[in-house]
Amino acid sequence: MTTTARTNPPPTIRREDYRPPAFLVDEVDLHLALHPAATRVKARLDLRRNPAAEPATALELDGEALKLVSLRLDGAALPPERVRPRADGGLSIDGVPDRFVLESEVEISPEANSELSGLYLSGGNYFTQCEAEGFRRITFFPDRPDVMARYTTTIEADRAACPVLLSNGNPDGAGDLPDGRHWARWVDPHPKPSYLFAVVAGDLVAVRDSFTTRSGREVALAIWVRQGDEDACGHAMDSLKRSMAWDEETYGLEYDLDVFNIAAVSDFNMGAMENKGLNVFNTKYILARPETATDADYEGIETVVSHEYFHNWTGNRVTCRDWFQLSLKEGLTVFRDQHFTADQGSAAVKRLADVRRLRAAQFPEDAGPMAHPVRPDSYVEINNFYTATVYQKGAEVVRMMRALVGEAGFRKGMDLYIARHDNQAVTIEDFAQAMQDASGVDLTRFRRWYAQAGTPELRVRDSFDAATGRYTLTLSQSTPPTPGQPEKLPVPIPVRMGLIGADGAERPGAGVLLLEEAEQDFTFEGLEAKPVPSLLRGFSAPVKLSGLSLEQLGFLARHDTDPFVRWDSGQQYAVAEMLRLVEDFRAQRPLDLPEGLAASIAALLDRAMDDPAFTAEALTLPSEDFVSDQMPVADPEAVHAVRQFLRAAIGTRFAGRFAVLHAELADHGPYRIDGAAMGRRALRNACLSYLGQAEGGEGLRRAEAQFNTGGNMTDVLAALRVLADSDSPAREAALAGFHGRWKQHDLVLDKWFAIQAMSARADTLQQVKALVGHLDFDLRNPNRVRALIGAFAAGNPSQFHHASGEGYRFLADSVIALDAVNTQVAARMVGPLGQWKRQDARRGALMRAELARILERPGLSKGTFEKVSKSLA
Ligand code: 0A1
Ligand code: ZN
Repeated sequence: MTTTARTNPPPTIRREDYRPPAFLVDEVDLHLALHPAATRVKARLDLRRNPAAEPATALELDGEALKLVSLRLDGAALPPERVRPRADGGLSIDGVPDRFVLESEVEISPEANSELSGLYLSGGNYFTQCEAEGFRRITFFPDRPDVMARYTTTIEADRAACPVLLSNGNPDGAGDLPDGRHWARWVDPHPKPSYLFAVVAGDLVAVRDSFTTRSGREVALAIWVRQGDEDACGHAMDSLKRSMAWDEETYGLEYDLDVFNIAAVSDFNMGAMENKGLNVFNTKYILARPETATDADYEGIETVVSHEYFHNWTGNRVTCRDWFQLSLKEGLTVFRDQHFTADQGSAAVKRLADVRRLRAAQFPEDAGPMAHPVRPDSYVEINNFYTATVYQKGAEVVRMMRALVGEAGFRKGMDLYIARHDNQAVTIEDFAQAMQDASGVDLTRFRRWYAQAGTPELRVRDSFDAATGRYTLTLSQSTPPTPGQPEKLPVPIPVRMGLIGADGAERPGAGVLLLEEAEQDFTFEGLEAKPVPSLLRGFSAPVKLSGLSLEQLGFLARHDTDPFVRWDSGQQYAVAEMLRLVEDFRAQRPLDLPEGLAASIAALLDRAMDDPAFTAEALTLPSEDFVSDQMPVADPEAVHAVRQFLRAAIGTRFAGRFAVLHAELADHGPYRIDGAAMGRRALRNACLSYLGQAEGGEGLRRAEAQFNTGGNMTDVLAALRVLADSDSPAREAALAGFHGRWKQHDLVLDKWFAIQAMSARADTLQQVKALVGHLDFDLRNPNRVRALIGAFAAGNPSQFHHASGEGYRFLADSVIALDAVNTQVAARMVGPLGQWKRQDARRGALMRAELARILERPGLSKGTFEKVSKSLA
């Protein structure tokens, strides 16, 4: 008999079912006696009935993978008949008074915790991860963000194994114990939800610094890492101090504890976590040295360090009422970290990169089976909703709100939001209301952005009346249906725009148009000739724009004053040409380099040094996925062939100019990570990438030389990427050399895996399968899994979608294996298989068959079940 899939689907949690908690917790006194296999956790909770809730008979406590040792209410052991174990691992306790003290003791096993949620071990050290629902894996508790309590935490451990004992808040004593053990106590004066609780214990060393707040308080800063990594924390520390200063200057928000600790861990499900006073970071977002980290890594560190720091106010002091409000903290905090980075220097290039990311990750999500509003209506597993929609689209919604209420109104709105809701757990509605009350701008209709899924399509038509000099722009919008939302309403779309004359100069009329209805006309008087409209400047709304001609796009790419529109028009122009070539490829017609595209490359190269970072972005062809997304049915093979053809043709046509730039832009002097130096390296390596595809082999020779002599990881990796795509004998030597040199450095080894997983070579899947068996591969390390399996499935469309279906089978096998180790990481890997509707019927059927095979697995986690079953629907 074959075992069958889940018979009872896991329950769906609905936003409309929200009820305030029946009991509140004022104080939590925790005691953790750490031991790898059997940690004892004692919790003393001061509970009282919530006057704002409906009366309840039982106290509900969440719990998961906990072994109950003892339970006492007001000092007396609870009789077993009053304690009912719940099917999900929690407890219901009957007949409790209005106010009482509950003391529990449980045993947990950090070393058995491969889920990396709750308390776990990594490299012999202890870390916790409690968002979203990990605290219930540490102790019995009403584990929901609207229960905010003050925590005192005492940690006890072996002194030799764990010299460092950290938790939230400020330190409050430490001492020795018998048998080589010791203890430390931490008190967090700020009430917080359980998801912000953290403990870190182990053999770590601190890199220290300090920050004086503008009111003159000194904050002790420390980044805790493994011995040997102290020299790799400078950029993280610098980013932290700049973030602290920026939040004071921009929002008047000061840090509110005496210490700010960051601990770095190499086994982590996400990027980092904003636990109060004790952020825990994936090492990827802390450690950087020029020889081990790329410019992109340095940028990632600044982004994530600032993001977690900014959560101290947007997330921690003001938190979420329930998990449907996740974007309240995430959308707002992503907006804040984007704004911070833009303020550090290259605002325009930062915006392009953010939009590229939004289109690569969020637009497909919004058009796929997991599409959900920024504020979802339901979920099965909340961990599946840490999505590009909640984070990136959520940030776009906040950005639009700022466009509507103005910069000053936004600042007033933030002040009011924080004054009104400090130490509260609130909703997205509360945020919008504060913005509306402070600015006086009615945001009623704007709230649709939070409720409606799907990417609006914005279409433009224009006409010019030469007799009156009147120019009319007709803008219209519609949003395609998404699962559970067949009908859509118009949303207010702020369209920042300008008008460009035939001479390339700006005409009067620039401003922000607000499209609120399905269709509206906007007129401009006094023009002597028909202008070209420059729309969505700075990407003023997360929509798909269409309706401009190829000619207009080419014109804007050259002449617009807005760098975003210049870049985007160039990309749209390239997409149009690539789609034409896809048709040629399918009809087996010979492919030619379109002269219009060649002319725009030539124009870019003429002004290459005006802004090298921008040039590098503009020279990069739209990704294969982005092009496929513009087709009614994707054709990964044809799109890949066309993009490769164009890279080779452009590389060959402009080989001389690429070679000159590549040589001129070589780094001289010490390695610097400012915007200018990064921009030069980006352009240099964009040139190398084209040369690598050009006829004649010159690019490969340059790549080999750069690989062997490059003084920083950005240049070395760019060269290795070129070699890894090639059949050159230098390929094997470079990959082996790289592995030999860096095998002790996890983060660098991740790059070695990812480069091979993303190679354009036809044998990539075979290589990836072999790498799964490599001694350095480890299914329990999320970074490694993302580097190999994630990079292959999400970063190599032509090989993943190989006509044989072997790529799909490999991903399904990987998801099944992962689900037994780490369900959060497993569920997150399912995504690419869910895009089957975009593929042709044959590929679609193969993908569905693999999804169905996963679903049949007995004991599938609820998170993976949710992703797979929704993908099949
Ligand atoms: N709040 C974090 C993201 C995060 C979410 C869940 C985690 O574990 C399952 C870890 C981190 C952030 O926005 O950075
Ligand atoms: Zn966040």
